[in-house]
Amino acid sequence: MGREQGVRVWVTMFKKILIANRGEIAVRVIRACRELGIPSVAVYSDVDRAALHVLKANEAYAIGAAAAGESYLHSGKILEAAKRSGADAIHPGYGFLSENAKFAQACADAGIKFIGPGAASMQMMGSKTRARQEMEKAGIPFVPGTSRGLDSIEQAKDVAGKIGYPVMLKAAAGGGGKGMRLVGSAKELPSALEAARGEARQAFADDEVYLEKAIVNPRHIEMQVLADEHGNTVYLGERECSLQRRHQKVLEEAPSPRVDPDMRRRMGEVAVRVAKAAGYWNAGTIEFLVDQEKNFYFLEMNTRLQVEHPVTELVTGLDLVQLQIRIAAGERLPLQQEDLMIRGHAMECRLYAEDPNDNYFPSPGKITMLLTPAGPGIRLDSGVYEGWTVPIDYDPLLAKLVGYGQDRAQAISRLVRAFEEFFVAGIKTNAGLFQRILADQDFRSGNIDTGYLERLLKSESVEPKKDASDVAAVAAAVFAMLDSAPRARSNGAVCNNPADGADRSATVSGWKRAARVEGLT
Ligand code: MV4
Repeated sequence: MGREQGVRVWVTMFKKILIANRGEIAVRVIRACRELGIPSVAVYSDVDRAALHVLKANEAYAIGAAAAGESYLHSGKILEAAKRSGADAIHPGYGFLSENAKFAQACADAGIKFIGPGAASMQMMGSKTRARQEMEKAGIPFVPGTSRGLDSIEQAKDVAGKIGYPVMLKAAAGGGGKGMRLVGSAKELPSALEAARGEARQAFADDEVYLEKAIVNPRHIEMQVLADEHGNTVYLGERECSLQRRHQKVLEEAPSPRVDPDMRRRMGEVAVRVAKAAGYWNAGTIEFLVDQEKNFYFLEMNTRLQVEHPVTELVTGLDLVQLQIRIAAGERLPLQQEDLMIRGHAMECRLYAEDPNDNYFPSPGKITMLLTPAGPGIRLDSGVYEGWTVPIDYDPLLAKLVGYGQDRAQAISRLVRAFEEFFVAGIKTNAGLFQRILADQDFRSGNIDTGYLERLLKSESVEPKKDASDVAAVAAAVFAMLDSAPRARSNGAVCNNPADGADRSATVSGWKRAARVEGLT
């Protein structure tokens, strides 16, 4: 039900929602559907027949082979499943088809509501040069540089000379770091331009490249916005996303330790202007680069729900996925900017199936044992379960462990405690990395920028303070009970004890560890 100039307008909520995604985000959307009383439809590829999202949805449809192009990225198959199931809306999650303007249009053409922004906004933000042109028109502060593709090396040299080195070459069709080149001087420019063009052509079949002034040691801070389809837009505060490795976010938090209320208001107001300039509706995120002097510059807009949305949910008390659905159903925003309050502090750790001893290379496989943390201030958005085999075919994100507290220190200590509770066997994870980050003095004092994580990983690996005797003792008890489980493993499958993550030499089998602990007690 919505309100239009004092006249009540009845909004019909969706009858059924198809989730065009997998893993933890599909589960997250299914939860929102349940709370709204809307039946959910899962889709799954051949390797996801027994995936968690399939088990949790009200119904599920097979859509094809493991390769994403044959299943989760195949708009025809997804639309067909929507028609077969009678779904009248599709939530795309993140990744896959979520920022595909053609898919959003195909949904509209098929009479199915795409839960997200309009195709035109997605298209505008999909081209970084187009986005810069629109921001220029709207008077939004963006990183100095060109707003059109470079025509020649002479032009590139001319612009770079004017704005000053170092500069950044970026692919117009890029984003997220792909096809990006840092250029320190004029003499490096010709070869860098050639390389950037080649990479862009290869990755995006589009060799348009533009140039920006390089911001040295920037912070990456993004602002969540929410807009209804009636022209109302609000900002929901920022997320600090500077902890990244190879352009992959690892840990995010809200609020940012670097942003004070005045800066939040200024960034938020700019973000709302960006959204309005894009004719935007539904949930969106405006990314900013923040320099050492706390100047912020528009970088790009992500036209989807983001992985890290839970930290915003925890500090605002809002359910972003429910709001996305209600907005898509035609409702008006249930809050005004003055109603928004940021309370407490939230921090998200992205748990990946990857091997810390092998340069964080993906490490899929069967989860033979899983103990998950819970308790005060802990939220776990997971897409996996004990006994499930993590397929090699997709992003290896297992779950997001989110800590919430009255302040940053409490959020951190709750996460530290949660990682002590967490135990997984059968696959390797990056859990140990978080124990290092959360114990690090620079991190604890909020002294972080986009170079922080690479510096930490290069620095000497520190011995973990605590041993893992408590979780290992539980493991020992469980293994003793299920005495066939460890023997069934042919090669002594590796048990990744997260408390050992910092110890690069320690890949001990769960069975051996359990036996060792038993021997001690
Ligand atoms: C930049 C930059 C410095 N100056 N642009 C990387 C991902 C993409 N979204 C933009 N990125 C950057 N753009 C200018 N003009 C530094 C980065 C950057 C970065 C940004 C956010 C988070 C982590 C990063 C790591 C390295 C470089």
